[in-house]
Formats: sequence, structure tokens, C-alpha cells
Amino acid sequence: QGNHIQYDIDGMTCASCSQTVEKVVNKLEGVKEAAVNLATEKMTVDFDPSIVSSEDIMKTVKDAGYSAKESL
Ligand code: 9UX
Repeated sequence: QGNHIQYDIDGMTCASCSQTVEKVVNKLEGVKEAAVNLATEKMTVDFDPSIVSSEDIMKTVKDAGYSAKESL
């Protein structure tokens, strides 16, 4: 089973920022693939909700110094 959620990311101003966000989220156990688009300030994440939650993902982004909210 898997989940695919898109997030709006705040606080990214350079390509290094987007790589940092992508890296910290990809390191989370249960995340299959995280991809950040700097131009649109959006991130898509494929994850296994039995291992990691969307809350965990958003908290990880916040801890890295940015903010993420689910994009509806
Ligand atoms: Mo460079 Mo992006 O300091 O915050 S990583 S602008």
C-alpha cells in the first residue's frame, strides 16, 4: 500500500534549499520517493502510511528550517 501526497513548501530560496528538503524527506523510513520542485515550491512524496505519516513528513521539513503543508 502507498500514499502519494503533494505539499506546498515555504522558505526555499535556492536550489540548495530544495536539495536539503528532498534529502531529509528521502532519508525518512517509509518514504519511497520525495521530489521537490523549487520553481513551483511543491514537493511530491510517495510513502508507506503504515511506516511514516504525513505529519512526520511535515515535521521533518519544519525541523530542517522550512515549512510544509498538504496541498489540496
Ligand atoms: Mo542558500 Mo537556500 O544559504 O536557503 S541554502 S539560500
